[in-house]
Amino acid sequence: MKKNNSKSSGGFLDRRSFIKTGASLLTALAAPSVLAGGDKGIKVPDAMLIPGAFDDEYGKPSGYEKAVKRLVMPNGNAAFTPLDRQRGIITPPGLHFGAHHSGIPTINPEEHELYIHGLTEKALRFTLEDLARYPHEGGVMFLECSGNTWLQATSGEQAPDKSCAELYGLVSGSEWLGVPVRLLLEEAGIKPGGKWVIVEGSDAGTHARSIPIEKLLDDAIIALYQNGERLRPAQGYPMRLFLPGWEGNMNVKWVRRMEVVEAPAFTKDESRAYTETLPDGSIEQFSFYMGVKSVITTPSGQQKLPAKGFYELNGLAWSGFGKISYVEVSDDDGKTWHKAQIHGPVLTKSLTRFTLPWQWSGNIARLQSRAVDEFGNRQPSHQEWKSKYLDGSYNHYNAIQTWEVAKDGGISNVF
Ligand SMILES: Nc1nc2c(c(=O)[nH]1)N[C@H]1C(S)=C(S)[C@@H](COP(=O)(O)O)O[C@H]1N2
Ligand SMILES: [Mo]
Repeated sequence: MKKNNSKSSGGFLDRRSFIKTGASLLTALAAPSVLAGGDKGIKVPDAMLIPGAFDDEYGKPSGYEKAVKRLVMPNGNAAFTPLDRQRGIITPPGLHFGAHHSGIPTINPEEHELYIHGLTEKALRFTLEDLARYPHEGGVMFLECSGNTWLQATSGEQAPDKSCAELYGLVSGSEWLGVPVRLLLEEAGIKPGGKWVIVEGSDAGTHARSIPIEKLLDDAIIALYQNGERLRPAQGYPMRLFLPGWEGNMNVKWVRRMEVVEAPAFTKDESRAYTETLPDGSIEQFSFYMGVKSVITTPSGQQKLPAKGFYELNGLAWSGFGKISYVEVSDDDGKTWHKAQIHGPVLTKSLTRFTLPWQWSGNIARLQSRAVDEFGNRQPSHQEWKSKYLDGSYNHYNAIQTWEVAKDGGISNVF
């Protein structure tokens, strides 16, 4: 094997040298084995001897991929995306995270109606068929529960021994498309004084939030499509409010009513839930934006590196404010940082994929990533984040994650 002179400090390989030496690194350290009988060792698989199966009307993943699944909480209220098995920035609909306060309602789209009323010139009613005729907007964007990573936020000195999926899996990425709310509000005509809109879902718990009218006139959509197909029931079929970059719970699913009002309604979902407690005990309300955040998804918690040598670190970064500018990675507990490679497209308010070639020496390594968005927003350290809120506060955790690689290759979550 060619001697690798280009090894940068901390075990990172610069990208150009990786391309040059990559092939030899892989052969020396990764999977391929040399065929015993040379060309004669090439096998003919059974699958080539008889015709294969018929196709399905709706396709399914390979039966050999059963381990790729969501982690569903025992009460059914939440399901976590297996981020540590995902590549790219799109989550398959069946693996999208779920958060449901009162279960998933079964809605017949022919009976479902969306009302716009309150401080409007006209009260309007829309069916799915009506909405389907409007122009659609949207794009590839993330959706994140504000409670994502709450286990990190609420832990004491000891970091919880959990996987990346269990800690970070309440975020997913999809192409969301639907009707701009702006068009519907303009059609209804907003009366003077109409500043907020109470948006209500048609599930049993009457999930409702007050949304400032500026956001609804900006990039909000009534989403009808997710990754090219109609929404899944768990994601709000037949229609949901989608607010790019804003906290998950405001993206009201199974939306049925939008009432234009003068002031926020202080619904239970914005007074009791989804507020943060500050160190002096006062309550911070209306934290709409999801802050800049990132995590190394492989290798990550509860995985094991089989041997020392070459690995590609792989991770996700996102910001509710806009685009990711750059991501830096460290393997020495934050002493030195190295720019990761960003894999396009870099989209606004979207998951963004980053990678960095890395050589594991076999010693203890502490892997971290920190993202910066186009407005210069940065991630705090765990301690910095904790000091901003009173103990027990758990929403909007976005601190730098640390995975520790032990000498036996085992990876765990540490603070
Ligand atoms: N009607 C309704 N909308 C809802 C909820 C709900 O329980 N009912 N859960 C909210 C929460 S807490 C989150 S994080 C997101 C989750 O969306 P998803 O299940 O499509 O991932 O939906 C939000 N919208
Ligand atoms: Mo949520």
